[in-house]
Amino acid sequence: MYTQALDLPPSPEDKSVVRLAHTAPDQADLQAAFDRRIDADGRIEPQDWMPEAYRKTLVRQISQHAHSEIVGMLPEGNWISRAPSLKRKTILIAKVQDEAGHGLYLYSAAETLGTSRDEMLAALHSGKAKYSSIFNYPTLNWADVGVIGWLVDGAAIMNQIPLCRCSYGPYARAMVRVCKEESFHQRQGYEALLSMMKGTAEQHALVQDAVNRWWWKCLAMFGPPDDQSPNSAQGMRWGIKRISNDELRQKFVDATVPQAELLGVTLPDPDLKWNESRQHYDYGAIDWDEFWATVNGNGPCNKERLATRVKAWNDGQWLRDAALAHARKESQRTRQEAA
Ligand code: FAQ
Repeated sequence: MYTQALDLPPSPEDKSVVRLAHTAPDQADLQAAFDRRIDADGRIEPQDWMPEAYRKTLVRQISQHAHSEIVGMLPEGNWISRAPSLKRKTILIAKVQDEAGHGLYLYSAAETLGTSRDEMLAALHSGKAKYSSIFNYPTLNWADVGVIGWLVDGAAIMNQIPLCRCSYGPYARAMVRVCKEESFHQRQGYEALLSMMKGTAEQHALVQDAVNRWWWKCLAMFGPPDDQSPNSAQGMRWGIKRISNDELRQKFVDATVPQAELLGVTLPDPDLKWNESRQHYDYGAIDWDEFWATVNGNGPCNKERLATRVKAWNDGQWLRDAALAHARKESQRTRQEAA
């Protein structure tokens, strides 16, 4: 995975690449070959020709996904120093570190499309790029950390498993490893909640309160309803998205209700009930106004999250400068030795 950033299509300036203009296929042939590959459920790799709109859609989705992983470290990272035991602290540090790794695989996958990491980060830091709405809510107590693992990672896995079959090779391959790790994250969250539910009435109340605050946000995380999702039809046609926002949301509800029963918490939705004819759970209305306000920068923690990321970037400038200066000196030394 880490080597994929090196696997880029040749740049037009690269004179080592011989281009046979008279034998080059025209745009229509390239498009037809791409369409055939997509129709046959094949993979598109970085060196392959692809329509600009496909490339742009992938950069948008993969970079947003990478930003979500990196910003997603903040709500839980906030609890590392206050974890209730050494065991929980170790697990949480490992989980937050995994999220950093996911961000790095994803930035690498997006770089294979010809967009630099600096460009992607500049878009995040200026507020132009999106990241998942879910990370703009506060973590008020330790139960929130368990609920993020159970529900947020649970929702993330539901959305990401189909991305392992995405038509773009580097993204699909990154997702295989990400999903394995997310599965551990989901289980550690559920297990932390199970042990709280074996505790005092106060601990039960903390878990129930956290579930009440996160449930609807997790349902919204899957994105707008299918009939209001501008990117879905084309994303499905290109094999980037395999299952629609609403279908994934339904799968998440169906999988989570029995887990909530086992845990002993109530999901905060009076309309939640099994529908025998649909063979699915019905659920109540999601507050889309709140979702869009959060996506557009006006959630409870948007400003704080972005300010933290910008500060981290600025504070790390000296290290990037030092690494570049070291690399320059080393290549100078190698050239001198070779001369
Ligand atoms: N938040 O037309 P659609 C995680 C935007 S990773 C913010 O349906 P699309 C791991 C969407 O971008 C969580 N914006 O778009 C973890 C679009 O805006 P644009 C992140 C959202 O792309 C766990 C507009 O609304 N996962 O949690 C959201 O077809 C714990 C219209 O929407 C991914 O990124 C939202 N929730 O479908 C880390 C997975 N939903 O770009 C730490 C990859 C929609 O046109 C701790 N991404 N929007 O300006 C995807 O699967 C898709 O991009 C969707 C959206 C499903 C998110």
